[in-house]
Amino acid sequence: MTFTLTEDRLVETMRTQATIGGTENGGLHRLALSDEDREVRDWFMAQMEAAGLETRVDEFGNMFGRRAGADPDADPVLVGSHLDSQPYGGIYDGALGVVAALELVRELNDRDITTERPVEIVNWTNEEGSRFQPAMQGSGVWAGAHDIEAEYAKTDVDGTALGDELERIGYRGDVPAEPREAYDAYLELHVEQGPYLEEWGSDVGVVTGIVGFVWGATTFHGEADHSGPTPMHYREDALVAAADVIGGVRRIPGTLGERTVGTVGYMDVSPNSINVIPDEVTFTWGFRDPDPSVLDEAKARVLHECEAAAEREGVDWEWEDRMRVDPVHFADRCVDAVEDTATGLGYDASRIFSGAGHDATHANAVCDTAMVFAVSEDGKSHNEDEYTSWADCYRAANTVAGAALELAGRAD
Ligand code: HGY
Ligand code: MN
Ligand code: MN
Repeated sequence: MTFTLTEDRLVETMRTQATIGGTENGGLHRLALSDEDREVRDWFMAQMEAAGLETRVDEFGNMFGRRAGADPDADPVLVGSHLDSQPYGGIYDGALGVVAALELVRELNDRDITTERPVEIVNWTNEEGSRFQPAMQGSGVWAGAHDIEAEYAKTDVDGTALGDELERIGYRGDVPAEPREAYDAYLELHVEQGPYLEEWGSDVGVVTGIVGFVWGATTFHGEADHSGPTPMHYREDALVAAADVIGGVRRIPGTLGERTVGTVGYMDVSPNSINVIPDEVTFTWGFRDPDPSVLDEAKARVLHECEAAAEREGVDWEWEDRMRVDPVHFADRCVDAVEDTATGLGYDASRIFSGAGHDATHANAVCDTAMVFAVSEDGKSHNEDEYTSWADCYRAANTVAGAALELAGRAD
């Protein structure tokens, strides 16, 4: 008998979580460690407790719920994603993976299924990396990629420290932020956030790996001056220098790999006044590619662009690293479990490499890992118009749930 979830409860749970930090345009404003994040965490904790899970929160706010298996010493299967969102994100990004994990344990309870291995579900802290960098921060601390004290000290644009926010919302837990045991596997369901599954006419994506990232920030220091009487050759305009580099970030990917992407997403201009020559501009740059050497080359090229722009404009500049993760390739054992489950359920499944980052990148350093993608309509994401049909959510959720059950094994 195939194992599938209860569709209307999945939809209802998705609708409920979407009301927490919901925006008037039908998206989500649920920044990491904000009041909205605390509210959705409280909701998730209540759901895990109602499902009879043994819950815990680690020192970085990662939330876990454990459902016992027949063999308490067997390495658990971990399933989850994240509940934080972009400033104006969609209701599926991250949340679908956490809700599918919750529905998995609820369905196991309803059917009174005993798994061989324990099954754990997780909500990772600050996957988005919007308010605090880097992205995938909670899973990164847990996997040992970051020093927790250094991450506690990270600040948002208002200078608020992450550790203080974790404390303020009551989610600086008491267990070490590290794997407390070996894990058999980690599975994550996520919306694709790209156009390919829809283009290919696929029902679900069988994710084989994730691109690498390199993120940084550059600040140009010019000279504030009156925009009227200051002749052009007198100016030290920080924004003109930044504009040159931003054009460079757009051009660099075309000279590198066919999947290389480059983005400037954040910029702060001071004093940001119509009649003052900008004296300080900070902006972020980010490149992604499946090949780590391409990431190195892209970073070298953007720093060269900064140097040249500073020279041309006669301004000073500095930069800082914000994030570097290498590409990852998932274990065949887990990828096959996902693919076998999807095809066993009669779904059209396509293998795909992720262009978005996910907590699975870090989980992959701890145990065998794989992901399931749900179709993103028009490939849209990090946008309130992000949309995945409930039918596509359901197919993808069944796939991750069935694969988790396959890996956890049945004891009854
Ligand atoms: O940036 C990413 O790919 C993810 O949304 N954090
Ligand atoms: Mn996400
Ligand atoms: Mn995201």
